[in-house]
Amino acid sequence: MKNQCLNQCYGVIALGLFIFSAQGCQPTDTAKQQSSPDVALAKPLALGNLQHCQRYTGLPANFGKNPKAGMAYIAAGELQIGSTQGYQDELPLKSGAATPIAAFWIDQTEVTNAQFAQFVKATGYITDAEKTGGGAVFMAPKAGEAISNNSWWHFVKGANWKQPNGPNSSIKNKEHEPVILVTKNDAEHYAVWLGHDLPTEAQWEYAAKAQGQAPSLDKAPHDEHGAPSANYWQGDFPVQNSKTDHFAGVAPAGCYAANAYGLYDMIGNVWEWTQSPYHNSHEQDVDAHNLPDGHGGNPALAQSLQPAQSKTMLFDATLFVIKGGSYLCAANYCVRYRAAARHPQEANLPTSHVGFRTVLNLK
Ligand SMILES: [Ca+2]
Repeated sequence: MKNQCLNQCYGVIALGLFIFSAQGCQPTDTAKQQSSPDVALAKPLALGNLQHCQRYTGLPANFGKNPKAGMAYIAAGELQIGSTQGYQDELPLKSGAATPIAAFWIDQTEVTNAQFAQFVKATGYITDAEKTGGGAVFMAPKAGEAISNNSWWHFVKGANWKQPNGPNSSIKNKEHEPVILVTKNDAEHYAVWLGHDLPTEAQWEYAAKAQGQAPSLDKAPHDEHGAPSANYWQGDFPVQNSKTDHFAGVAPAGCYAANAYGLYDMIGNVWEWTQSPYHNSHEQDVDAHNLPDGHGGNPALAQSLQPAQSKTMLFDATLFVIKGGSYLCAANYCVRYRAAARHPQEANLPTSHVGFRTVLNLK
């Protein structure tokens, strides 16, 4: 079952990458929307505020029965990828060319613990963190503790999706929170189980921008009253978190208003895997050794996670793009709570601030 999943998965991924590169990896916000003929099949999730998200079970209606359960239809259009207001690796293509985007469906929320539990129950899947014996967990420095870049990341033995802080933790009452400590491989297995894919970076960014216009896309997300409209870090990272957004860590899915496409938490909460390899710029100027600031990535830690016992899992520290930023993104560090922002992540590194959502590509 697992090998079959893998083969299917990587077949799909390879095809996706081919299409992606054939399109030229370019991108704008000039999408042309059209109504889906079968949009009625998927009942939109009624989330978008603190009360609704706290009551959410974590399972969309008809999940496991309707392949579009909990998904939103995104009509075809064009994407102008990147931003001139962000980091160097976000700069748009010099040619200014746009990337055509075919219509697709995308999860309205990050995949929740409840959804991932259904996958594990149905398949017996064992995640990479369970095989390797742990994962990278964020721990805020204690008062007076010396701080250096990435010193807030700790390898915690026994940390995995079911016990995200180690053996004495659990996901009890966290069924509606996004699953974390999952590798790209884990995310792909889940996606394939549903007949879905991971989004390409272009698909993800197109869905996140939702035809929005700069400069609002390049600012920290706020509502009309000035309150944070996503789960990110307010205060002085990593020592002081004012929690103006109500959360110090991961929040339940859908606590903030959806974007114009009906998608929750595209910005913030947890970073999200894509199937796109990371290069240091959209121009494919590959320089994987010149990382912007190391946030979200830690090659030394990835090496320490190299599986000793598992012969079935290939170690793969290839860098892939993650999108959207997380509860750890702050104005003074990792200003990546923006649609154009991107970051490299080691494919097999399970961490406490990376999750994912899936897409359903139309045949
Ligand atoms: Ca997110």
